[in-house]
Amino acid sequence: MAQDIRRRDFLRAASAAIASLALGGCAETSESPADSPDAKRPNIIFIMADDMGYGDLGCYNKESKIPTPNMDRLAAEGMRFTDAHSPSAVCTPTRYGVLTGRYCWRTRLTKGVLGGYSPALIDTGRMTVASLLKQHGYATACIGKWHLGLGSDKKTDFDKPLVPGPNELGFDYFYGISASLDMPPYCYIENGRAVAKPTLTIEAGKANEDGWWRKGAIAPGFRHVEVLPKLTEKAVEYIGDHARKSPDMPFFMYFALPAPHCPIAPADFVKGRSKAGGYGDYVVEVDWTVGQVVRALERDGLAGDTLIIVTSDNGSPGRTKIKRDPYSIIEIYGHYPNGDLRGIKADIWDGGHREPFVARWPGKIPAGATTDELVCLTDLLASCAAIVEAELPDNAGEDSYNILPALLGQKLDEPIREAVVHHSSIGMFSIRQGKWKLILGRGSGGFSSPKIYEPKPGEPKGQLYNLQDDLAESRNLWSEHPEIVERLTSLLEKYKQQGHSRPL
Ligand SMILES: [Ca+2]
Repeated sequence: MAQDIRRRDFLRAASAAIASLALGGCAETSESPADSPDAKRPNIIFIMADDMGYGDLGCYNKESKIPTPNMDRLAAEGMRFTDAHSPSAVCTPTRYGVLTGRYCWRTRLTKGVLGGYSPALIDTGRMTVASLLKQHGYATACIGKWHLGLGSDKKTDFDKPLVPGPNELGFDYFYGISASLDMPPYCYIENGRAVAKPTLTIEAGKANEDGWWRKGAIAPGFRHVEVLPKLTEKAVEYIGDHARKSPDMPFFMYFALPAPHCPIAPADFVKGRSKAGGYGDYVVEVDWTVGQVVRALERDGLAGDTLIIVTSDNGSPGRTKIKRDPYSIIEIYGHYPNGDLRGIKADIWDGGHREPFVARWPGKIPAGATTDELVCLTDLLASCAAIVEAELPDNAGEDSYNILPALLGQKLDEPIREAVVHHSSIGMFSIRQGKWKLILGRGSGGFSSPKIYEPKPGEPKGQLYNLQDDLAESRNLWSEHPEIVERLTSLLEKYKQQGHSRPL
């Protein structure tokens, strides 16, 4: 029997490999799209803002100084998660986790982020959400900020083909930028080539004028302020082209916005629309982008067949356009970008990694629903696998859980996840299980001061919070609950040692 199954899997894999070779991809799962010709599979759009906070959206924060009608509408027509987390409090590791379903601290990047000239971080043999869905008959597109490295040289040469990149990781189409919008080189990339080579140099941007960026190489005609509208146009165009050319084929779009990360560079048409300065206006532009995508779906009759998720890669740093200091947005505008959470981007506290997460899928996800299910952005892979009824192999999505039951509003007897591991910019770990959150270190682990410090003799070595009673992480219960400290420390250690956290 077992042999029969293995033989059948082999035959399926072989036929999938042939189909995939014809499409120019690589075979990674054991089922070909032809296996389920009847299943109507949704388009999947994953929109991830850059540094947008939990408290920026009106549907998460009644006191927000920023109007976000388009994201609020998705929440009203779909589901809002209140306890969703990025796997890291900074950009690159979260992106790694989203696309591979694996915590990035298991790779060579155990702290910080990549630069604009870094080599590719994701191994081309590793399954990604894109390669999985492509294998199952999806068209796949990556639009926006990549920030996962390009090529294999120590320093990427933008005169050469930028390979490996998104196209070698399952994306049929890529249009975007190398890394954060404040990191050179400043140029657009389309399918492994710079659209225009970054042959010029630009001085560092000024925070109170066009927004701050690093000095470096730039392509002729590249303007930071035009990037979000340009990427939005590409996303809208992709949806239209796809609807026209391949109406019977579902698509997956990973749309990674460069905003509201610095340079805080809102377009003229959103200026003054928020009560939170340039930062708030840039979030308004993010909301406009979401609205453009939703309208494109409606225009092309695809809205009913599309699962759309909007989230962010880490918390807001709380900087304003006129002052780069963290928390200055609160000081100047009284706007709390991370709501009532403690900390900001990069920190191990929830302000660093608890994210807005709204999902709409008409007729599937109940409208106007809210869930407090504990989920992680690494869960996209296993959830997409569930949508296409594929089993993940053991060497993929090691930290990915299927959250589809929560999305579909099913009553659950137990939490989907045993726990979630959090990670800060300097590599401080935390583990969350139920109401308990254990942090292995003192300090923020990120941008807030103090980052890290050695406790005095007799003081707790780490932090333990009961988030149910103390969302603001203000009362350290480490010394009062040694048994919980021990249990969660062991669980984290187990996850590290065994190389996965989801059950295999
Ligand atoms: Ca970010």
